[in-house]
Amino acid sequence: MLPTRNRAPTNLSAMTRTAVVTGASSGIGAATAVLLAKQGWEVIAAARRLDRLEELAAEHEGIRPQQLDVTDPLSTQALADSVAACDLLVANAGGAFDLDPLSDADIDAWARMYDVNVLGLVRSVQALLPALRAAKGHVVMTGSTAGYWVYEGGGGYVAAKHAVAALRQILRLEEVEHGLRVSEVAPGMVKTPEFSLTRFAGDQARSDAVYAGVDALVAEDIADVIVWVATRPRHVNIDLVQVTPQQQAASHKVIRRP
Ligand code: 8X3
Repeated sequence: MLPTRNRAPTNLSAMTRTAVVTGASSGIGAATAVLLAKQGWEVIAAARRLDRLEELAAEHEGIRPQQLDVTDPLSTQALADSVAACDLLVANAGGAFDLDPLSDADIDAWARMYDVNVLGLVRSVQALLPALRAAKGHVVMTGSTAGYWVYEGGGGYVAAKHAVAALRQILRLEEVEHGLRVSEVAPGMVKTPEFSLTRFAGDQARSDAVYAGVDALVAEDIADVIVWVATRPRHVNIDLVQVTPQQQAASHKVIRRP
């Protein structure tokens, strides 16, 4: 007979649970919100673009839209006030805003990257922590291989994602006694409609070149991993999952089809 703890119900088989997904208006966040809702979670899909969230909610049962700007403490607090319970926070809001060498770095772009990727995550966690502690819940952060690998021009984003990797480990240490689980899913090249386009300020050709000749990951691949991480039995904490396309062995080592 299995030890008792291995027979504990997983989140999948439990009663309806509530998840908050930040950055849910597109890409990994939207795909995660949809997959969680399909698996029976009540999902609060949060992002700046309310119209996108409303479309998502109209298309998928179980999703409630909530406008959120993670760079605004009043907004993260309003999110917390709107949530009766929170079993899972998928802290996903983030992005890259340049690919410039440190010598030419636009300090404002770096400050915005730090604000959304790092401080935005902290604001979201702080606001939802009382509910997460009450539920003995789970924080799953969307990190990046940029939190572990460095590359030229990546400076602002790489530094911010290294900070996310540190925060994941720090939160794990600080919240273990409160019964929280803390995890990070760190993807490599994920082809989403917006990630590279945002980084290159709308330059579609430059954005497309990033993924040329590569079967890049798609948002649903990462959503699948996030939901897997979030649905392990309660006694299992997945600390870190790094996910890359088969053709990407490092930031600099991408085997492209001609
Ligand atoms: C995205 C991965 O390689 O653009 O998180 O930094 S990379």
